[in-house]
Amino acid sequence: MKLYSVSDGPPSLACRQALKALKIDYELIDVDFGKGEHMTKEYEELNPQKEIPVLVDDDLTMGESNAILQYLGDKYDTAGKLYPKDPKSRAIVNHRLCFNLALYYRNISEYVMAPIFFDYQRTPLGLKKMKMGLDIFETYLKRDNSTYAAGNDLTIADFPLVTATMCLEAIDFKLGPWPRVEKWYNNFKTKYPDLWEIAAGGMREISHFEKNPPDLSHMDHPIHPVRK
Ligand SMILES: N[C@@H](CCC(=O)N[C@@H](CS)C(=O)NCC(=O)O)C(=O)O
Repeated sequence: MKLYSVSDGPPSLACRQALKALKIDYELIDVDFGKGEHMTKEYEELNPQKEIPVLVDDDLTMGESNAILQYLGDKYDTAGKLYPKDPKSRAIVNHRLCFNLALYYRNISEYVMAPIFFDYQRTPLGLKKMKMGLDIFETYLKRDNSTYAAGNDLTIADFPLVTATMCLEAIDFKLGPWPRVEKWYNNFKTKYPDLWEIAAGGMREISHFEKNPPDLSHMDHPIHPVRK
C-alpha cells in the first residue's frame, strides 16, 4: 500500500493517522506541493483532481481523504472500533466526516490555509464562516456530551477534525470561546500522543509558513491566484 501525502496537508495527515492507528504497513510518498509535484501528468493519472492525498492499494487508486479513511476502516478495522459497524454509530461517523469536508475544514482551509499559500486575504466573512463551523462542532459535542467527534470512542472522524483544528493552533487562533472543541482537541493530544505527533509535524510547517509565506511565484496554478 502507498500513500501519496503532503507533509503539511490536513487531509493527508488524517490518512497517516488512520494508517498508524490501524498499524498498517505502507510506503509514504512525499509529494512536494511547493514544487507542484501534484500537477504533473503522472500525478494527474493517479488523481485527476490533482489533489493530495492519494491511496494506492493493488488495483485501487483514489484520492479524497474521507473515502480513504472509510476504506482503511472497512478493510483493516475488522473489530469495528475506529469505524463502527452498527448502522447508527457508523452514520454519526460518516456525518462528522461529511461535516468536516463540506463545512468545518472547508472554512478553515479558506480562511487559514489559502491566504498562506496563495494571493487571498483573510476577510471578516471568512472569519465568520470559520467561527460558524466551530459553533456547530461545539453544538455536536455538547448535544451528545461526547468525548470524541462521533461519540465516546475514538473513530476515523476524529482524525480529519483534529488535523483541521490543528491549522487554527498553527496561526495561534485560540479555541477559548469553544470549550468543548478545545477539550476534545486537548484530550486527543493527551490520549494519542503518537497520532498527535503526525499532526504536530504539519502544524510546525504551517506555523512557519504563516510567518514566512512560501514563494510559489513559479507555479502556474489553474485556479488559485499566485502571489508575485
Ligand atoms: N477533498 C480532498 C481535498 C484534498 C486537498 O485539498 N489537498 C490539498 C493539499 S492539503 C491539495 O492537494 N491542493 C491542491 C492545490 O491546491 O493545488 C481530500 O479530502 O482529500
